[in-house]
Amino acid sequence: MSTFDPGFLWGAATSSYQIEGAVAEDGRGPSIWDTFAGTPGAVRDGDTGAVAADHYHRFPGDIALMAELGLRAYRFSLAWPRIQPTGSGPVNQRGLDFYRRLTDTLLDHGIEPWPTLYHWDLPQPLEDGGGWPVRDTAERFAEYAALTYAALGDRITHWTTLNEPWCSAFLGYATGRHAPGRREPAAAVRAAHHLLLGHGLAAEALRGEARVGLTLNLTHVTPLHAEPADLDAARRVDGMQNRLFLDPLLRATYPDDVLDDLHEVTAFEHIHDGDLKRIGAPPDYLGINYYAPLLVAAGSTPTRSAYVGSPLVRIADGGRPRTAMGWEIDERGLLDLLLRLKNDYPAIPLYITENGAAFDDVVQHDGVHDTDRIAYLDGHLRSCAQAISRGVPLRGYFVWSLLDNFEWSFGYAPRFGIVHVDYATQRRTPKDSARWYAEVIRRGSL
Ligand code: IFM
Repeated sequence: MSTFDPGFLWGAATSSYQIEGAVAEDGRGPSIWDTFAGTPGAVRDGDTGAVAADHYHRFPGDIALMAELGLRAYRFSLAWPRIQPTGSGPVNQRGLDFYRRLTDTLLDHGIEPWPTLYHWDLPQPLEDGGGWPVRDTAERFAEYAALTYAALGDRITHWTTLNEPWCSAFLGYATGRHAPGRREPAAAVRAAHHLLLGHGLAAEALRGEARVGLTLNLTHVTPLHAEPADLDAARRVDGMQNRLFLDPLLRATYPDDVLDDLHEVTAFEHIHDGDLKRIGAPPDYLGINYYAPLLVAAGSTPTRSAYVGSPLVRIADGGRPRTAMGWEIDERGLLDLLLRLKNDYPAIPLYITENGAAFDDVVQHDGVHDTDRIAYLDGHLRSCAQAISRGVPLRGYFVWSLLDNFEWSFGYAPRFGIVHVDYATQRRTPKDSARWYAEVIRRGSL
């Protein structure tokens, strides 16, 4: 039996643009995702986050449901354009008030608020000024963090600065699959650095009582064959996906091999003296989003991908069952990743801030019997328990996601929620996985 400590933090996660809706209410300014989703062809079926799961209006009911499920913590994100509609200048009080009400309602229900300051909804005016590829955006981010902390710091302890900067940088500025939809590899590398710098500057602004961390989407990378070309391809993908972020944050340095891989792309003039010291001030915790491992091989024809500087890598087929996103299911990858973090990096508290799966749920007269999602969660939680028994300082787990929601360029088709959302009526129906998760939390074991 896998048993967790009584203090293990059990939660669920969401993000602002994916669930809130109300994009033009109470003074919220436009974000890059409003613009991108409004661009023909950018998002499947032309879906947008304009209404989403209408959480902006329905949060009291959603929090009551969280309490019913026994969640101890709720990870959500703060929409920067609600708080600072243009990304700089004075705060929008009505935007802050929304998060104050949300936070107070969570606290009233005994649920710990775990906000993330940036889950991809950059105020559009900042993108118009150059976006994350320009240094000023990092400074604006720190200013927004300070303003938000001044307003909500009395009721929130754990502050996550960024969610998945890899996606913001490389899907946003290299492949163009995410907002703002640019395809400029050099800009993507600059964006990655400025996101990290933004984290460092924001962390300085938040110190005091706050515990400050950030969330990376990490994965376990293995080569298809133990031969030089595949080994090199795997090194490159691991470098871009994992070490390009972990090393500056936890060792205050960029990995030399990754800098070499990227030399064709940029001369790194954007890295200033002192940046790495600020980025590498140890965070209080690290959030890990894990979904699937990557099996990597050398490619034969150059491809444009998120792995900037490495056109000859390809993701191979591991032959495992897949989720509705086409992602291979392998809980062993999570265990390997956690053990690798323990071996390669200084020990800091770790939290799984996202883990979950989209499946083609079927709504039946008596509910949603998502046994595939339960199996996925059960397997990954067993990996968490094993990692803890092997000395990994893993302190909590947040399922992705509480609610079905807007899955970025895939629109509303993939459903990640443990709670089903009927988008026509906004009715919430806990799936079997929600009941199962509630029972795991209640027992503290699988
Ligand atoms: O929905 C996303 C989330 O916004 C960030 N992490 C991955 C999830 C599933 O793709």
